[in-house]
Amino acid sequence: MNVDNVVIAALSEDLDEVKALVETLNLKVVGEVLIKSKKIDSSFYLSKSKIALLKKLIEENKVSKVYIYDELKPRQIINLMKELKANVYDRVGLILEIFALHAGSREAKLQIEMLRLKHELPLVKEWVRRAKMGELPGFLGPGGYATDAYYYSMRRRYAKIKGELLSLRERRSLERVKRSSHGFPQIAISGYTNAGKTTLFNALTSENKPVGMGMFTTISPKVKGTFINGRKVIFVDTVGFIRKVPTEVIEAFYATLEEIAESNLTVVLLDSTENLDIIIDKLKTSLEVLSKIGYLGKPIIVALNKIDAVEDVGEAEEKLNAVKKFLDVNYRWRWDVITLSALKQVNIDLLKERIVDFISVS
Ligand SMILES: Nc1nc2c(ncn2[C@@H]2O[C@H](COP(=O)(O)OP(=O)(O)OP(=O)(O)O)[C@@H](O)[C@H]2O)c(=O)[nH]1
Ligand SMILES: [Mg+2]
Repeated sequence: MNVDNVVIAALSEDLDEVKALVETLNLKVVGEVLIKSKKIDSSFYLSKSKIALLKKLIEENKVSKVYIYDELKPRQIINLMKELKANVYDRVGLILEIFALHAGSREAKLQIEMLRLKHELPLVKEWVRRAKMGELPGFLGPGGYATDAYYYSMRRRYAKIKGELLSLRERRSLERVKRSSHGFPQIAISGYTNAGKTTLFNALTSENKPVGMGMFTTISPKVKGTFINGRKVIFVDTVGFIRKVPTEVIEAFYATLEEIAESNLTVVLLDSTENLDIIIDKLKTSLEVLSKIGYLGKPIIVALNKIDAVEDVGEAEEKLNAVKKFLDVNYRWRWDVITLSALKQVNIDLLKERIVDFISVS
């Protein structure tokens, strides 16, 4: 298979994440440029020396795409594309590409298109403005002309999709009301992307939904009713969380995330094979996203997944205790922590017991 060469630029703390995301797209990272947060240039985002470095990497490796893992202004993206003569994507642009790869349902496709339009509208607006001043050719993408007409057609499409998504959201909400009027508690499986949410969902509901090595395998929510210890419950598997998730992504996926917000209980999955500081960081992100989408005052069960792959018993214990300590200080409502393996089906019965405990009192 033909693999494209790409260059990434990121803060050192984001480097592993951006690499994993880019690899999900089956691209080859041939160069890395480290960004320092204090040295952001208002016109180009990157400093002159970093741009020179990028140019060198681009020329030497026949690179056509550059991923800059931050939120850039339209002006900065356009200036960089002009300067580097390569396609430049920022964080939202990268996440969008991955989402587009995995979008199955009509709702997911519409959500992604809306997000893309929202992301590109200011870019096109800026391009049109500069083309009018004679700074840039009136050209955008292969064969397309960035004119006012193009801009307005994008705006119309945006409004149309927004309307369609609203009615899909209403339908979803009606379905949810129907479910809850039957009195079945809804349990969301949430957490960082790639934590093993779908694997757990499949284990709990005897489903066979796709799981993957890459990030964001699941885009649209899956809902399924099942019996645990004689009680009927509804499980929901959703899109994964990510650090510094841009608000526009959350907004576009609101209908999806609403399934979590409306649940009676959330299982927050973590990958126990990762370093402790990353585990805590991801737990922090997960709690932030939960509160952002309005999951408040309700219980969580934090599950350290993939425990089969942690050989050292002491290490597992240490991680479990650190998570407890963190929740003790940072989660104001009812919580519990367990270790499990969704893949090897370790402690699944324990999780079921805890779930029944939690929903019995709520
Ligand atoms: N060793 C081990 N691997 C696991 C376990 N659970 C999941 N995995 C692996 O982790 C990877 C991601 O699993 P998924 O279930 O797709 O994760 P997800 O959280 O649904 O990911 P997204 O939908 O992409 O957000 C897959 O390769 C799984 O086989 C586990 O308990 N142990
Ligand atoms: Mg999944």
